[in-house]
Amino acid sequence: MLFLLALLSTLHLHHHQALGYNVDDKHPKIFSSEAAAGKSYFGYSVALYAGGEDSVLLVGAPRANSSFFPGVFEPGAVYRCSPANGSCKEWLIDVSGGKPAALSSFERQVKDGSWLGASMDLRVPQEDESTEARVAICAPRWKKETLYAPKRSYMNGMCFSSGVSRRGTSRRYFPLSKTASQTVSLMDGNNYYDHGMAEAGFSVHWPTNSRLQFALGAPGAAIWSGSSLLLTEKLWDSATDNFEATIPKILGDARFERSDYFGYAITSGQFYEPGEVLYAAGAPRSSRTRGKVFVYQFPSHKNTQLLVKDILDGEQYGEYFGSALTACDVNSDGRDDLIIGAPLWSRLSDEGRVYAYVSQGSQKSIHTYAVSEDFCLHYMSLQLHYYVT
Ligand SMILES: [Ca+2]
Repeated sequence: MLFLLALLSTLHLHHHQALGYNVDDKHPKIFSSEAAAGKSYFGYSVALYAGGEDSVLLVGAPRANSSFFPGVFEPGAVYRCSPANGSCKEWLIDVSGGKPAALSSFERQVKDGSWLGASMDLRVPQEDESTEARVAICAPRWKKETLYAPKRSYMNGMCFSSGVSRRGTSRRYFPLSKTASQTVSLMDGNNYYDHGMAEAGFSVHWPTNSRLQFALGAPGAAIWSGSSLLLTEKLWDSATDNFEATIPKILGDARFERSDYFGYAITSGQFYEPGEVLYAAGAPRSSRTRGKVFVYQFPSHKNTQLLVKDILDGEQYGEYFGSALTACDVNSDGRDDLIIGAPLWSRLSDEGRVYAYVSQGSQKSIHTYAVSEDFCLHYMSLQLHYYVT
């Protein structure tokens, strides 16, 4: 989303006329927060819920100091902003307390610098559902610290989910914090980080058709090969920490290499068959930094490999192909299409590029647009429309 906003602002600076019917770049409504002033990165992530009187704009400020945890250094914060009057107020999404906050009898949380609000995604219920809109919000730099010797600190990442209108009630997810999976011993006799630096929630995506499941990207997992995982809410269970996680096996999967950063961005779509939801996640440092995007399903059994359906390749070294993703049906043929950002693609100086893969059933055709062309804004405005509705 950040990339999309950056893209739109870039286009605005170059005085291109907007083609979108739902983007008014002449009369922007500007949201700000005094509490999040300075280096809070207010606006790093955003999610708009357009629900009549309940409408709310959620804004992440991952380097903000929190009014709820005055003793914690820059835990990050999420603000609820009123689309009607523009006012913003911090939202208490993490109700587990300030510092020191116990995680268990032998581990504690380190919320300093946890980047709460770095990523978020919102799901609006479909017409036949009576549930409310829900949002997932992540703190990918959240750490757990062991209280026994030798003390260790692991940047596992934590996420929360909540109903959009419920204030102060949320569920917690720390799926990669199990002690046994923090490091792995390999044949060379050395220990490496498996989940220990995973940064789960670096990206997050809640599919439109999935009421109780959402997906995370964890680009630091498996020696920075990266990973993605699927979380299942248990709304019928009152325990805030009870969840299921589908964690695929990445180490040993030859399709992933160290430092690929798979999970840097994540989305989903019904790309080939209506009703068949596939996930797509980027690995922008794969192929010696040309980047790849994997289209896949999560396995149904634990500790098994992802079911990869397709792999899309970047074209230029260092373009960071796959670091921003979204999906929507740009040509209204009933199949979702995949839009891939490559913000460092360069003709002269990192102009960036957007690739639109238009699905033709089992085959895809590719349309590539440089960001300076108007086509791109057209596609982006379609995406924003899709996102809001
Ligand atoms: Ca389509």
